[in-house]
Amino acid sequence: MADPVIITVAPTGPLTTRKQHPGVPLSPTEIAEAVAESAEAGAAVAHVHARDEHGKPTADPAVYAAIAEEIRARCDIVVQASTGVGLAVPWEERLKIISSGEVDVTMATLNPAWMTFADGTFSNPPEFVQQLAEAMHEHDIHPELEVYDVGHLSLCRELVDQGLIRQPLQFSFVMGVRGGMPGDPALLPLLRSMLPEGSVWQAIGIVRSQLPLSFAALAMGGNIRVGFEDNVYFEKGALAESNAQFVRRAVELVGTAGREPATPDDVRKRLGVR
Ligand code: KMH
Ligand code: ZN
Repeated sequence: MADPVIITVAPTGPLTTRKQHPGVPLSPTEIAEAVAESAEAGAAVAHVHARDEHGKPTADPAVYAAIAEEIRARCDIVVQASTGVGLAVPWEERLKIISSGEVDVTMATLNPAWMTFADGTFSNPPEFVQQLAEAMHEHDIHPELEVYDVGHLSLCRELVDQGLIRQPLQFSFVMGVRGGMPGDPALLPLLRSMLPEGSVWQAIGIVRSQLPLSFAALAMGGNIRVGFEDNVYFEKGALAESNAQFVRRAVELVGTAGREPATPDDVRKRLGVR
């Protein structure tokens, strides 16, 4: 029997604008409300980005802390902070989300490689990756390792070898971003074969690749992510009503695949996190 499926909701992201979707949640309260509705629908993890008062990505630990607090006041979903933040935010600021010790979250993303990302540069120099992994280790925050290309896996393994990341490892295969792997489900068997034994993994598909990758991941024992960070269209030409609508469809897909959605406590147990 395959493990319960961890459904992650990513309600905001760094790029999605009100022009693209008028309902994208931006303030801590809006984000927490969208997350609570998604938790009610069956999401077990919330991957959150913070926005400032102008709707731009921010790494301000106070905003991240407010989001985490507002979410916890509404539901018991596992909260995961994005340390990717947004392409225009310097890594020194992004590091403070974790190193400040002000943001009480269970998990956070760790992007191991500097890369072209869409039309910009995703600045993850080796000294940032090292310091971020050390800060997560120090503050007992479990990393989600964001793999945009095959070579990124060996960078992750180096951090494991240094004793900075404990098992079980949690990986995201982020597919369909310009500069990274294409959103092709045929890549998943290769990627999964390269993971250390016992790793937990999910497929993240951007826009059109979201559904095909979800089907493939579910068939292969993996986990899935949905939400306005990755896609705002529920079907061709039609915007989703809400993040929770995506989660409800994810729960249906999970059932169709003969699997069950994980609860937040299932995630805590499986990853050994608080
Ligand atoms: N902000 C993007 C460049 C993450 O959340 O850690 C990538 C991203 C990854 O959103
Ligand atoms: Zn993100």
